[in-house]
Amino acid sequence: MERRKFLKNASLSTAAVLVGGKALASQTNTNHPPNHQNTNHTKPLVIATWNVNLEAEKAFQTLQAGKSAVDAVEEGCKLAEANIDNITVGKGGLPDRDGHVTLDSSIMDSHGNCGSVVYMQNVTHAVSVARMVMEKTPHVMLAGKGAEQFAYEMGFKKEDLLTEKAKKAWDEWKVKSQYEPIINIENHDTIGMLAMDANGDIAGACTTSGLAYKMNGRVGDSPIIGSGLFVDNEIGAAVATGLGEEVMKTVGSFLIVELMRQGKTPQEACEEAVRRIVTKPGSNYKNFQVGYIAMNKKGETGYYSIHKGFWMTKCTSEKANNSESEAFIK
Ligand code: SD4
Repeated sequence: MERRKFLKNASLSTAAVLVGGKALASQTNTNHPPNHQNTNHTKPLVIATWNVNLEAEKAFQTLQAGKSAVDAVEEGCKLAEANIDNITVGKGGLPDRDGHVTLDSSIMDSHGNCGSVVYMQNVTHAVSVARMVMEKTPHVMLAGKGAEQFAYEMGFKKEDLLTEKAKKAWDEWKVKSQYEPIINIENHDTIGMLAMDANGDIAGACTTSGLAYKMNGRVGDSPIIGSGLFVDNEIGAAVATGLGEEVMKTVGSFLIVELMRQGKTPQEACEEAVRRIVTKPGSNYKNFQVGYIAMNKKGETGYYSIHKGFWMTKCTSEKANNSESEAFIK
């Protein structure tokens, strides 16, 4: 399914909203059809943003091979990064307005460790570099040239990430050079993935080339721990896709995990996180997309978006399946 939405007048001025102070009573969701949430509590379990069956299946196979949840999400995301037909992730991603392909990625393991890279160029597997940041450095985040240098030190090879296809699209864009970034491109956008292994331990990762034709230097939500991704192995995890500026302004993934901590189901928490965006005074949410997926410790899952056309992939057996999210805008 092809789906294109254009950003108009995205406001960058609103301060971030963290979790509301109000305690939320524990409740179960009765407003959704039974298939809208996973009540099977199946383990292992992989969910991912958009229609990424092969990637989710790869992650699932990794879990079946007895590897950890963090291994699984890395392997799944790597498949998307290496796919040059995916124009929103890794090699083949659309460049910024000046022609640079710049990658953002983050990863979190079941112990609450995290790593990320932002604005990294010339290295395909941003998710693996993010994992190295997590495991091999005392830091959480490396940016730009420093991230790239670190990647080479870790043995990653230098590659030109701008493919002919992406360059052609950029050349066409330059004719008008309008800064109206495409928010959703077809159905395999930024990949965010959450996995629960057979022991019930959760990890997550997110990787993207960010918004097409963004300003040089722009960093989105995907590598920002708490915004694009958050994992708390005691509670659950969430990951975001869509217009990163709006996700960052509401610290969306952390918000979802905290709402689950307070008793919301993953579905209710995703809906509330979307509601925080669309109910902001002056929000122009009709012009952009944000989608969230989440899982809790019981293996229940949820997903929700502003616009229709957002999909979640779920894998609890050999074959992954996809379902379209309910949306705020009916
Ligand atoms: C970003 N959230 O860089 C990413 C892009 C994305 O669907 O997810 N697009 O803002």
